[in-house]
Amino acid sequence: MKLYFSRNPNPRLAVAAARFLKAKVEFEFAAPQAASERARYEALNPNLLLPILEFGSRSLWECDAIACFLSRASCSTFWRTDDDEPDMIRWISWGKENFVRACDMVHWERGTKLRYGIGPCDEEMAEEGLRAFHKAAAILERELANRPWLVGDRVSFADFRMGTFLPYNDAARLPIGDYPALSRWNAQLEEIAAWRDPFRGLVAPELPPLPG
Ligand SMILES: N[C@@H](CCC(=O)N[C@@H](CS)C(=O)NCC(=O)O)C(=O)O
Repeated sequence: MKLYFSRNPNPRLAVAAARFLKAKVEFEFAAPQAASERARYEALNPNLLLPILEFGSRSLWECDAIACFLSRASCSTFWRTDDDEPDMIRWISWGKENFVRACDMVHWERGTKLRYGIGPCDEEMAEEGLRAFHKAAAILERELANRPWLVGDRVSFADFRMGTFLPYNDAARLPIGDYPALSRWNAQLEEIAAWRDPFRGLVAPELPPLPG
């Protein structure tokens, strides 16, 4: 099995999940949008996005599906399979529509656009993202005030998914510190080696630096 990745947020999430699960995968850096690579990767993921998991003659794309697959292959409850599964899926679903989306909006303006020379930060869009961040963070803050992780007392994929953009906060500058329970939860994630340093020992170019 091969996991194609780059150092961007969603592939990072998949690599972190694979390493947390100690999944038996080979990691390979990929740049599916490079003109010379498109034809090869279109067959694996028509979106030309990462991560992609290739196994046998099949490929699976979308982090959440890959995490589910690898967790099942590892017989792990990282992807819950018991009565907690609906709760975990609730947080994945809500997160992608709310907290993760808000983080993405801000990170896009303050990080990705500048790194890749796509254009200047649109301050209005960043502000809109920050408003969405505060709205979603307030909900997470109330939830996390009463328990260590999103689903019960053990980390699950919902925590990894919710945190997708937080390792990039040097660029996004999201005010996580305004939320004590959220900050504590983020610090717990950082204690997990697979989350803190998923690319350790892997060959992959660094992201382009932020200008200035
Ligand atoms: N919904 C997809 C999003 C995938 C995605 O947006 N991937 C971006 C990185 S965050 C990508 O492939 N960018 C091109 C690259 O990294 O080469 C997922 O969860 O896997």
